[in-house]
Amino acid sequence: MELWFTEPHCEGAKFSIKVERQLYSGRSEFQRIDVFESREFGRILTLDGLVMLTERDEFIYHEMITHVPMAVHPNVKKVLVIGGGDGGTVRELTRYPAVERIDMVEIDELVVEVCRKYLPRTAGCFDDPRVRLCFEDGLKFVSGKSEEYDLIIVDSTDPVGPGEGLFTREFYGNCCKALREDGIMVNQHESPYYDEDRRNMQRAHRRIVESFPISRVYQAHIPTYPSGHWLFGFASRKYHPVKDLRAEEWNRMGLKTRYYNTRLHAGAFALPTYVEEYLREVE
Ligand code: AG3
Repeated sequence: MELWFTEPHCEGAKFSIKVERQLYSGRSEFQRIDVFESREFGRILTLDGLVMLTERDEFIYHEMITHVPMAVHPNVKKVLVIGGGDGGTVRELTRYPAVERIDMVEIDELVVEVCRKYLPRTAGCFDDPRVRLCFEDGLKFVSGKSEEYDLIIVDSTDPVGPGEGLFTREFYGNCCKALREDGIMVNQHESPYYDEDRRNMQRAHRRIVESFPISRVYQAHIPTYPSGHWLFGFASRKYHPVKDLRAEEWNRMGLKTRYYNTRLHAGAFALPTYVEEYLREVE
């Protein structure tokens, strides 16, 4: 007998992974949470039936959402992670000795609990003394904060269900206010490929462009996300994502990465023509 997990990527296409067994299934007040074991991708975390990460390819997403802004901003001390209950983003941030404080605001405490138990490779850094976990709605947490953070990373789900508020104009405006004058916000920006994802991505982009003086989009190849082609947003009050890259300084730190490097950094902001056109439509 074969067991397969399937996520519909659009009306006409589905993505399936053969699984050995289901390790966990539960429901929180916010969503359904599942963990599977597979040969091809290792352990898999899904929320409401959508793949959030697999052990095999999570390094791509977490390196790209973290090291791109960290290689630009010269002095990140205080970081806010919104969402990110699996801990992958926090893990990458804790590799920087100069970071003094990481606030992580996750709406769903059960996600953290489940990841601590079943996904120790991503959730292994929550006990770092610089990390503060707060179980609250990210939208509420940032409203009223002012000039506090050097970096905000929005590590959200898709804009349906509990993650919806993290794609609103109000939220991006509050993030901009919560950043110091040279702060950077990076967000997971959905995929440009299938229609529904593309519409979400354009809507998010329009709102970020309206909220920040500098706003650029970069890409990565993430095999287990819809279409495998994923975007990230880089929004900033001061730094340009490519012109202000501090390649030499970042390389001097000697962090070992498997996807990110400073040559790829500049290349990631060079987008396919059709994606440029989608972005231009809303700028
Ligand atoms: N957050 C973005 C996942 C989006 C995937 N969408 C989908 N499978 N339809 C990932 C969280 C990792 N820290």
